[in-house]
Amino acid sequence: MSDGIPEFAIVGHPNEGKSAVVSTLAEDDTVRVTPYPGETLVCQTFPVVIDGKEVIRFIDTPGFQNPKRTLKWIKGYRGDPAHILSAYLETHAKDPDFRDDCRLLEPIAGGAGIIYVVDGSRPVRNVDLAEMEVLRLTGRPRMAVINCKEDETAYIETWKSEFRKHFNAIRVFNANQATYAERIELLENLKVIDQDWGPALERVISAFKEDWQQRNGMSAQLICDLLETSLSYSITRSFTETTSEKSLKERLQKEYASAIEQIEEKAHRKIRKLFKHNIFNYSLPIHSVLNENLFSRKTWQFLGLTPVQLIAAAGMAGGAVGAVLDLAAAGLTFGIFTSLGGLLGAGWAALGGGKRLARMKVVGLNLGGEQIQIGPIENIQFAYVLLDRALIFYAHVINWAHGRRDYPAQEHPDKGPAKAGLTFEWDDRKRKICQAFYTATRGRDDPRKTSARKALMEMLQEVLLDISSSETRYGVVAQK
Ligand SMILES: Nc1nc2c(ncn2[C@@H]2O[C@H](COP(=O)(O)OP(=O)(O)O)[C@@H](O)[C@H]2O)c(=O)[nH]1
Ligand SMILES: [Mg+2]
Repeated sequence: MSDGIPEFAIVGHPNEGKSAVVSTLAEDDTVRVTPYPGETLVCQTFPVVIDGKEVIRFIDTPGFQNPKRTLKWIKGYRGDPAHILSAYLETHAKDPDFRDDCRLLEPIAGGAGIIYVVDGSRPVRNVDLAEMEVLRLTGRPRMAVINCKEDETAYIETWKSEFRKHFNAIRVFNANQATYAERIELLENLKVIDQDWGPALERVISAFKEDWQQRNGMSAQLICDLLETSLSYSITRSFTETTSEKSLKERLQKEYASAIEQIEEKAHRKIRKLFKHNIFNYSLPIHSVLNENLFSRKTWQFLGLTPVQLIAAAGMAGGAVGAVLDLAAAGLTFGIFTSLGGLLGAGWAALGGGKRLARMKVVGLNLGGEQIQIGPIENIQFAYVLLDRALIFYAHVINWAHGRRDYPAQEHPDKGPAKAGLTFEWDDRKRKICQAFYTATRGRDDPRKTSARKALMEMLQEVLLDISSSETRYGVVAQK
């Protein structure tokens, strides 16, 4: 910690997940994580930068090469204990047998704290004991991290009892599954490894939390924008007497659906970027409802048409009861773009004079023929589906560890039961805020729009913070 910035070297045996731990802790997906041991030859520093300032650094190291002989040398050392590491480095600088051990111990000699990573799903071996003893003899503040690469838990207790002899703190931390809350917990734990480090690490934790709040604030803005744009979206097209009504209807419906899908996708992409997922384009969990299109039948059955929600929406939306029920009926009979068909199909009928879900109307005459407008969608359920999908996406992105390089074929059973959307559980207060926003967005009263948006923003920030500290998985479609 030479310049007041806490610095930790991530050390251990090759291929135990050191780089994955660095990647997850530093939220950096450029860290090289590979299935082949021995690929990291030099140390690489990954700083965490918040508001343009470095707050903590994690140093990825190659892993021990010759721990038993290193231990033997260190045990035989009779000089000043304060110089033990510099003496070791001097003696072995040119010896290829100790190349990685030197690289690994250099940052520690320079003042870095130690995070020792082991794969806790395998048994403890003698060589591990040698590594732990070397680290203990450095006298530096040190934490052991158990990163289980497999689900095997039989060896964890043995690991812990060995760790108690050698380390100031122990933490189970899975580099592939760690959530935001677990990253903060790990930092809280680091605080106790040495009194002198406490205040600096306290500042790091505050900076992490403030930064998180800021990202939540920006996410809430993006979600409000998404709702505002989608709820007021309409397209206008000219048509002449020669255009067949059926083909025009189908074309416009498709165009409308894909435009809104793109608006949604863009908003999701921006949220993803806020959480620093830049490189790897992982697929969503295989059972996530987000794998479905916004207007697919499954999406609306899953997020839009639960009986509870129908009743709740009916209660809140007053006159919209009929609309919601129409959607239910239409949603089950239409084929492609089921739900859009449900939302707009009836509106198309408005051309013939009916007036129900959405406006699809003749808005003017020009030389070539008439103009027709499709949208906006007139159903508050649409707002809830957009909200649910954005929140499910957010929950997925924030809990998607940066160290992860693939998805396991199976969902992990230890994370508790999964929930569909979030909004159907919302209380009256939250629903009223949504209702007010929905109504304001469609009106022309600007001060009302501003205050409705402010209320939704604040409410969303609350919801996002709740999701950040929760273990619940959302949006997982039940397996058949
Ligand atoms: N399943 C699973 N695999 C992991 C985990 N951590 C690391 N790995 C995998 O183990 C291999 C070695 O990881 P890496 O971080 O490069 O190890 P290092 O040599 O200690 O830096 C890579 O293929 C990782 O994807 C984990 O928590 N779970
Ligand atoms: Mg590595």
